[in-house]
Amino acid sequence: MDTIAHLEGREILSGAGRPTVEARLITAKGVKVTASVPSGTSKGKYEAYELYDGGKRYRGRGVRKAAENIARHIAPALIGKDVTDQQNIDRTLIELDGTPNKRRLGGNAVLAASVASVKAGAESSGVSCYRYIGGIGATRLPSPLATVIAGGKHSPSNLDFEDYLLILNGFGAFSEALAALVETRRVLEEILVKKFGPVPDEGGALSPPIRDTCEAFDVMLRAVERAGFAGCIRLGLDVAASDLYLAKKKAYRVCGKEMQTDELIDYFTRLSKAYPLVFIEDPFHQDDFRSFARLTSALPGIQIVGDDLFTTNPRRLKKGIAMTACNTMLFKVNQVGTVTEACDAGLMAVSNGYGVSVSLRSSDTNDSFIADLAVGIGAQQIKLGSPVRGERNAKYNRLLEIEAELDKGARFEGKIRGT
Ligand code: 2PG
Ligand code: MG
Repeated sequence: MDTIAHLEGREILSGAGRPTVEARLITAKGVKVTASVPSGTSKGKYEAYELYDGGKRYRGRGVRKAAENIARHIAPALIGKDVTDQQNIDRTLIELDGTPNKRRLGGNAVLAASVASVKAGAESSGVSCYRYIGGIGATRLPSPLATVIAGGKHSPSNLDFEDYLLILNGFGAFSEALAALVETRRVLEEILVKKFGPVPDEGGALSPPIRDTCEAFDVMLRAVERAGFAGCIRLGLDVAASDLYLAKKKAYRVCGKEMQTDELIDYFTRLSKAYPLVFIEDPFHQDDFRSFARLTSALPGIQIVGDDLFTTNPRRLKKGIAMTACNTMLFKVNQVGTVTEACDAGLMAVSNGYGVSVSLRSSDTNDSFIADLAVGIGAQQIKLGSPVRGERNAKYNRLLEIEAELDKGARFEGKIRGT
C-alpha cells in the first residue's frame, strides 16, 4: 500500500491567463504528481463554488486562499490515507468541506486534491491513468467535437450562441478524425480571412463578424467540403441559453427577436432540417428541464445535451433522467468538484442510456487528465475546442499517445450517436 505523505497547493495561470489552483502530491513511496484545475467563462449556477481571493490582485480572481486551503485543511485530512482508495479520499474531501457546493474549501482546491490523488494512485500502481480509472476495458477513444466558431459570451462576434462545433463522424481512428479536424479548421480560417481579413481567435475558435447562425453553418460546411470531408463531419451547437434568457419576459433573445420556448423549438427543428445538425447543448436555460424534455422528444435523432442543466451533478442528472430532459450529458469534473462524484454522474448517465461527452473548460490548463478520464470511463465523445492551443492540444496529444499505447487494442466508434 502507498499513502499520501505530502500535499500542497500553488497558484498558477491557465491558458487563458487566469489564476488557477495546482496541487502537488507526494506519496510515502516517493511518487510525485501535480494536478491543475480549469474554470469556465459561462458557468452554470449549480456548479461547485470557485474560491477567489477578492481585492485588487488579479481583479479579485487570485486563488491564494484556495491554494492555502490545500496545505492547511486538506493535507492534514488526507495524509496517511491509502492513495489508491479514491472513494475514501473524495468522501473525506466532501465531509471536510461540509457544504453542498464546496463553498468552504473551494471547489477549485478540492478538485485539485482529488485529481492529484487519482494521478498518484495510478502512478503508484504502475499503470496508465486511463487504465487505473477504467481497468482492462478502458480501450475506447472518444470522438472529438470541436468549437471552431465562437459566439455568445466567448466572443466578440455577433453570433447568439456560444459554440459552433464540428462533430467528427465516420473516421476509422481517433488520429484520423483529429487530422481531419485540424485540416478543416485551417481551411475554415483561410476562407474567413479571405472574406473578412484577420479574424480574432477566442481560445482557438474563430470569431468572424457574422451574426447569423445559418451563415456560420454555411461557411463551416464549405470548409468541410473544401477540406474533402463532406458527409464525415456534422454540425453542433452550444446554445448556452442561460445567457440568452430574459427571466422577466420568460423569453430568449435570439436572432434579434424575443422567442418563447415554442418558437425556439420550431427554430431548432428548422435548423436541424436545413443542416446536418446532430448536437444541441443547453438549448434552454438551466432550470427549464421541461423545455429540454420537449425538444428531446421533438428531435429524437439529435443529441440534446445538458451542460449547465446538469453540472455533472448526480442529483440534477437524476431529475433530468426522470423527466427525459436530454439524451446526453456534458461531463466536466470541476462542475461538481471531485472525480468520484463526476464518475457517479457518468455511470448514472450510461446506465440510463445517455451519451457522455467529456469537456474541457474555456479557461483550462495544460493538464491532460481529462483525456485519460474520457478513455477511463469509456466516454463516446470529447469536447476540447480547436486544436490550435497548448491547453487543448495537451489533451489531443495525450489521446494520440493513448491510442498508440493501446495499439491494436484501441477501439474507436467512428459513428456518433444521432447519425
Ligand atoms: C461550455 C464550455 C466550453 P465554459 O459551455 O461547454 O465551450 O464553456 O467553460 O465557459 O463553460
Ligand atoms: Mg456548454
